[in-house]
Amino acid sequence: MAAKTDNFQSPDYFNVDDLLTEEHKLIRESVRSYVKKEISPIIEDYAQRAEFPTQIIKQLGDLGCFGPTVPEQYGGGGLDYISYGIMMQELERGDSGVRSTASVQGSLVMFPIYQYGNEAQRNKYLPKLASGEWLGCFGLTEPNHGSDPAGMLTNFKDNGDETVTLNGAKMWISNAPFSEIAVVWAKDDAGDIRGIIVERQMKGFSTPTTHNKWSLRASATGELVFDNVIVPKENIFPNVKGLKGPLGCLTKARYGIAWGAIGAAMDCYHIALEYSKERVQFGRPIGGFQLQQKKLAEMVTEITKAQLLNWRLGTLMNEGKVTPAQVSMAKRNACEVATNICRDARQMLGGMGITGEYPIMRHMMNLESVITYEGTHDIHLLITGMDITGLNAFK
Ligand code: TGC
Ligand code: FAD
Repeated sequence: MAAKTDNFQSPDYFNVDDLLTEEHKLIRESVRSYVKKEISPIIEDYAQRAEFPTQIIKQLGDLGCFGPTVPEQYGGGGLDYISYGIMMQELERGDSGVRSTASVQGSLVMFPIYQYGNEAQRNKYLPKLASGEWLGCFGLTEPNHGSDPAGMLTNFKDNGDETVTLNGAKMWISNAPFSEIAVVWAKDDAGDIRGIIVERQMKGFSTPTTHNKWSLRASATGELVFDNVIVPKENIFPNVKGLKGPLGCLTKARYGIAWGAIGAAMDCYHIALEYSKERVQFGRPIGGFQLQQKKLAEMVTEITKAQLLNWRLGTLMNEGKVTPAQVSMAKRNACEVATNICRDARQMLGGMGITGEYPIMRHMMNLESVITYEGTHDIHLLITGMDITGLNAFK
């Protein structure tokens, strides 16, 4: 089947572009052009084959999508959070798995190395991760500890020399099968959660691939298995202890998802709008029927509200004033909006909506992971509930 031309333009019903700088718009254009040239033509086939397009690792590095907010001296982009959000929006417009690759690398691997690591760790890992020479992954979730990571069992014991011995297992880890390094959260002898960098070649470390996913098929997911892995103590992050370490990374990554999921929604809206003007039934374009207009009008309304929410969230991030609960609200809202828009868009395309000729069904299936990972929809609702009532529903 011949590849369809990707003529995506993002909706801008409330002139949100006026709030962006010229640099923001240039970044958007460059990532959008990349997605049109390198992602749209290939991604459906990779998703159908459940294969990770490994060539994107270097491409995303070259484009500056890995660690855009990390300072330039470590290979990052030194950019602001609106720039980062725009990148995630455009990447997820192509495919959530592509955005996932960049989110994990930037927010969950490079951010903790930069924020919690020492100078030697920063210099050793960040430039190679920024350029895409190395891919990293983030291991928090375990088979029996997903929403409640505080109960994790993975642990390391002090060997009394310059090393520790790591044991345990993580599951559902994005990028794991292709990662050179893993940022792993594990308990030390005192029972404190610590971050430790595990390298692929370390003996006893393996990353079995997770198969049979119906979602994020073009993203590689795997387990991290640690069987008496000897890790140098110099790989432990010196500057953080406790669950606030991984949760601090998640605040950055959830912020990216708030923008990213709206990118997927924009793609579905754009396609449904175009289709509704071309598809003729009962002698006229289906876009002329009130029921279809209702769907389109509601889609663009929700996208516009989310765009404004994301922009404001980005300014709060830039000013260092954001709260994790605000990020939770935006992540939850974006996932809900995007999921609903994908479903409505799919219906608007009738039978064509279920085919790979259009990206809608792929986005829809991807979003079932996005609404679950980085904190489920219900967990984010409870975070908002706790924030507004002061009462903790988790404990
Ligand atoms: P709790 O006692 O509330 O908090 C422990 C400490 O952490 C602090 N904290 C945060 N810090 C920074 N950012 C946040 N978002 C934070 N949330 C909490 C908190 O202040 C406290 O600090 P301190 O100094 O007092 O120690 O912790 P809890 O055990 O009661 O758990 C709270 C809960 C349920 C909200 C948390 O566990 C949670 O968010 N669970 C969801 C787990 C999750 O999101 N997992 C994601 C795994 S990674 C992933 O999915 C990557 S997918 C990537 C991709 O492919 O794109
Ligand atoms: P559970 O925690 O078992 O939750 C099951 C259900 O119970 C959910 O609906 C949940 O909302 C609900 N629930 C749980 N607790 C409560 C409560 N207190 N009140 C009400 N309802 C509750 N993790 C990583 O560490 N790194 C990664 O790179 C990563 N990538 C992922 C990629 C994919 C494709 C997927 C699907 C997951 C990934 N995850 C990753 C794991 C992800 O973060 C977890 O799946 C998620 O946090 C939920 O954990 P769980 O699947 O164990 O569900």
